[in-house]
Amino acid sequence: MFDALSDRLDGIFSKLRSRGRLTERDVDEISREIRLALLEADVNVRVVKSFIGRVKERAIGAEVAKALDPGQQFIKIVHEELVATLGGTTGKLNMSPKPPTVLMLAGLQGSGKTTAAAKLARLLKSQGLHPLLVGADLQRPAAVEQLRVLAGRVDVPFYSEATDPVSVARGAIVEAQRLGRNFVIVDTAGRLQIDTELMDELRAIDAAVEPHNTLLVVDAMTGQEAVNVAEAFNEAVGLDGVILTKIDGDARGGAALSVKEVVGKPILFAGTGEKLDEFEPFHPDRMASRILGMGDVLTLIEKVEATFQEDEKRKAEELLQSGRLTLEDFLEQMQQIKRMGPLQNVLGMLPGVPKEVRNAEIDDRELGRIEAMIRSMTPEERRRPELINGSRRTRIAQGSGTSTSDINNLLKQFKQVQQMMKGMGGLARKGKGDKLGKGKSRGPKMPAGGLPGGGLPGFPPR
Ligand SMILES: Nc1nc2c(ncn2[C@@H]2O[C@H](COP(=O)(O)OP(=O)(O)O)[C@@H](O)[C@H]2O)c(=O)[nH]1
Ligand SMILES: [Mg+2]
Repeated sequence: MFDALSDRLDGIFSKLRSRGRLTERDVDEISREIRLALLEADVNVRVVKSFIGRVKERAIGAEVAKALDPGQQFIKIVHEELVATLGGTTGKLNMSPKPPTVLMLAGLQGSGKTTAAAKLARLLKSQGLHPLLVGADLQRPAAVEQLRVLAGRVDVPFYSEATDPVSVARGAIVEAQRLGRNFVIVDTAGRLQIDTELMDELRAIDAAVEPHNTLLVVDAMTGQEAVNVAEAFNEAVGLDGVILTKIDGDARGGAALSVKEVVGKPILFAGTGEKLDEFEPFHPDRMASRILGMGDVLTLIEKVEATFQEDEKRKAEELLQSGRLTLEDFLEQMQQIKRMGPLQNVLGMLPGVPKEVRNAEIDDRELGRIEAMIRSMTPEERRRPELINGSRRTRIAQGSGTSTSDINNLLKQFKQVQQMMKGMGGLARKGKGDKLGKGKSRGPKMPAGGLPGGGLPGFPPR
């Protein structure tokens, strides 16, 4: 995600870090490089211009001149301006005071509407809402069937009828009331391009049911084109926000960084993969941190929370807080992490993980070897790895079919993770890191259940 842009900025900033003082010329030069990086990332020209203008103005000003570490201060400014460009704060869904709240999804064919409908239903359900999925894409019979199947997979009721999109939407609200569902998600038809017929259909549904939220689904990988599409839909039907899909395949970030400023509508959710749980509220601050390679501890913690079983979660919480970690825990953690999805994604979210590690191929075979090594240790050795001397090392290597240098590597890695966990424990204790989160409703430690602090736009903390 955003790898190309991240790498470019990383290269630019690595030069900055070694400088004690920043002259106006330095600022000019670095700003020019950032400008190029953003343009190459397919960010809208106007957005780039205003972004660079703001960064330069602040960087030349007193803020940086007075800073102890001007390079660091400069990066901080870039981070803050990135957050602003991405929309500032996490957007919210409109909630109807009188249920059901109606949400309509619009977008071109293949943008990910039907998938997003099911993903959103799953997310809302996990927040205690009662969604109803509605198939109003009657262009192709397969489209209704696709949503019906996905609805079954997320275990959410489904509604459609073989009439016309407006009748389906109207009928869906009656059905929601009958079933006591408080959130209606209407999936609509797309076209390959914007045409009047498509817009007319959307306007007709819009007029008939007056959705509280009209969200446009756009494919991040289409870059600038996504922004043009968003402008056109906004003019035609009036949008409340955007769902940016396929950001997992988007190395450049142009759409993410342009939509809010060009269209004036916030990105509310992001699709991060094909699976139904690969979908998250769009947090500008966390995205900016990811782009700048600062990791994303909070998203990781939320992921850990969602994946861990209750008691495992409590254990992890204790570990994070104490900063104590044994190899036994390590093994357990690795198996948990395996359940969270590809290791790379998880590592990419940790701050301070070097790029080589983030990009390293870590596969299940490697995990199996590590498991074998740990299993070949005595329980005492697992709890106190410092006991592992030369002869123990040889024994463990033989027992696990590995070499002593493998054992050394594992112990070294383990030490690093131990350090990292200490850092995270500190973060979890402090509440949301002020730079990474919004520090509002998060308690002093990782809460024992549910997403922390109303992690979803539009819903107050429970
Ligand atoms: N990698 C990835 N694929 C996605 C994402 N969202 C949707 N897709 C895929 O995009 C394709 C089109 O999705 P679909 O929901 O049918 O699009 P629709 O025509 O707008 O309803 C499907 O193959 C989805 O699996 C995402 O966030 N990441
Ligand atoms: Mg569809």
